[in-house]
Amino acid sequence: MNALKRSLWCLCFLVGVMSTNVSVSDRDTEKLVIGKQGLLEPGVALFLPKDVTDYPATLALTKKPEIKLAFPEAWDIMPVFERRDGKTRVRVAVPPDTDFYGTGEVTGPLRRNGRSIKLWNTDNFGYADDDGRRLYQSHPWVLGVRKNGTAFGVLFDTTWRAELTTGDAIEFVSDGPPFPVIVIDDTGPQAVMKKLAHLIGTMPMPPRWALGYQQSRWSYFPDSEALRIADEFRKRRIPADVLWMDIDYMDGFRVFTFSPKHFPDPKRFNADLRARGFHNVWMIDPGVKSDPGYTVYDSGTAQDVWVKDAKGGNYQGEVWPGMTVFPDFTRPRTRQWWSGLYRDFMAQGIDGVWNDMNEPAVFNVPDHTMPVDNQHRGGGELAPGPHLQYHNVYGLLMVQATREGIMAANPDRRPFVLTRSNFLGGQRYAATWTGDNTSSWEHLKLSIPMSINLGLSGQPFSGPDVGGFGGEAEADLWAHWIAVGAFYPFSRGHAIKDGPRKEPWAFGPKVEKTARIAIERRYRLLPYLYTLFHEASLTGVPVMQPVFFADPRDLALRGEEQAFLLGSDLLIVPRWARKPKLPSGTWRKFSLVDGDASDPYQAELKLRGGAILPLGRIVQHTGEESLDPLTLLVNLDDKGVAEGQLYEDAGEGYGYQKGDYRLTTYRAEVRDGAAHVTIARGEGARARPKRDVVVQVLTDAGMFSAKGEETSGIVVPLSGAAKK
Ligand code: NBV
Repeated sequence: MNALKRSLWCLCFLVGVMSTNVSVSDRDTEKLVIGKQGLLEPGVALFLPKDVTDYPATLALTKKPEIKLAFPEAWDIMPVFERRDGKTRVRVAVPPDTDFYGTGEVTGPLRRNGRSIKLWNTDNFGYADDDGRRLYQSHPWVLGVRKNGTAFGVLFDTTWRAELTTGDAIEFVSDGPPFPVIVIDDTGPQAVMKKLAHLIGTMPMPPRWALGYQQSRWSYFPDSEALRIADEFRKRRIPADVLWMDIDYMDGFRVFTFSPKHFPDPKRFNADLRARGFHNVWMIDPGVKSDPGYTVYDSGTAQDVWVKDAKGGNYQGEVWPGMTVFPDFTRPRTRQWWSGLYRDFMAQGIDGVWNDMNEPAVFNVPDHTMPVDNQHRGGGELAPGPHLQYHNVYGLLMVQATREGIMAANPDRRPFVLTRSNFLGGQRYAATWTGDNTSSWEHLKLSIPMSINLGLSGQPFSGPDVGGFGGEAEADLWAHWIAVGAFYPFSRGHAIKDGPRKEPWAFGPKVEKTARIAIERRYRLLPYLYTLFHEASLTGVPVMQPVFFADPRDLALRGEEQAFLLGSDLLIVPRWARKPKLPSGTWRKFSLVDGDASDPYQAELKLRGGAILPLGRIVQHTGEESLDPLTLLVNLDDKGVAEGQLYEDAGEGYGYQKGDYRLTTYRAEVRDGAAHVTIARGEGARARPKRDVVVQVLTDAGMFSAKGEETSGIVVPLSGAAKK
């Protein structure tokens, strides 16, 4: 649809919203036949309802897709479009016994069958509004897994407010005009996720430090208090990589400023953190204080960047600094202006940016956000439209501009952005966390299906506030949470202002020891995790996966949401899991760190038969060398063979895109009563250092190990005394 038609749509829509008389035609149902259908690639079908002759502007997809192949005769997942009551409805009939997943960040079980959710990004403290059926992000996407293990996915490419129901059929009801639907059909869920990535892109490789453990609180201030926290980690030998600066660092909550009292010299402070081996991340909200004389407000006003109200004035809403104006990120000029603000900010030695409140959240108004008839002016591909159309992508467009700003400021470094609000495809710009959860068993358990389903919606880099944001965490709960929390793709402890402390040492020495062991386990696993991130950045296959990924045909696994997989080789079974359904095969339990086997809280870790897991040494942060020696943990399959990969690069910068990386495939084979471990394949131009490798082979009799130089191959005799 061209820009003119779209504007007309918006106009008709607004007239509909504002008038109380619903027209007769609106009450009737109008069937919308499919005007165009065809394949974008084998297994990916596009459906355009009549009147949508061209693919409209898209924010979920990396580019407008083009039909390349004729529509096949045998295609069973078909959308049916209609207009009723001013809404566009799509019904997609599915085969019986289909299990649903994806649908983004909402509460509820992993298996999304029989759910109804709202796509309306909401600042939802404690997931209380609507029982968490709408949270901070929207993903108009459903993954379906058939009984036989084959899978399909349905993408509804619209940003307007909508509701999604998964019953006998998938039903999607949008408050906006007709939109394209894309259906993917393939041999299994992993293959569908890869095809989704062809459409919506992948997460770019983050800096390696972002995979370390991170510590936050609302807020660490003044600067001396933040440094004290960093020192505590080092003194107590609890590994950590990042310290977070929440909203109180600012001068009167004015974004891009620093409190002269609490952070008088941010550059110096960041250098002090760096000297302790810590990276830093600082919060930036979208609301700009309405405050003539404040440079950000003045420059934004001069460039006319603010969202307009229905009458055309600058919309003002109350947030932390009092009355604020909101950048209209649909405008290319606004995004450019916003990006530019990061130049001086990043020059303070800032490593990462945390965009919060970008649903956008507004205080003391219905629905905690701006009115739906506020006006966005668009530009470039985007047509002007009401807030109802652009609300769900406010966060996505904001983090797009944030990321670009950071990259322009630090062209040689990989950006790190964390966002609360986002939309399908937003993994291209930012990692995410699941907002304001509470310190409760319910939210600990919920965090696992939430992060898994985010991964199954294209966002591999997520995690909850470890330990819970709101409320008081009992020591026992917090210990269970960190024991699992060390394995989320994004692992950060955080806590609400004025609440009890939730740092790892806040619960006494026993729990502190549990936290140390859990986090040390994460650091030993970092070479594997980094390899998984690399894979996710190339293919879109999530880092944190549901257990059924191990065998999509095993129906018993489809609902498992306590245990989860990291990649295809590592199974994490929380200590609190009751009767988890685990995949068949020779998954072997192993210990990673002294004391983990006897600790009452640690999750059970299991390695797939046929896998080799690359492990590092325990380090206090990712800046320390951990791969000499490299450990390869081997679990042979029943043929006596195993394989595993290790991806390495500089951990920072873009050299890896020009070949400065090393992807090594190790292979183990049993011959003459010994496991022979060699490099089966190597890829990339990064030179291989001379280093030792410790190979540990897990067997029924216990663990056998041997050490040798990496390139010479290592032979591990599988006889004699095994370590139990
Ligand atoms: O900036 C303060 C908090 C932050 O700590 C939290 O992580 C965000 O989700 N922020 C919300 C605003 C206030 C929440 C009550």
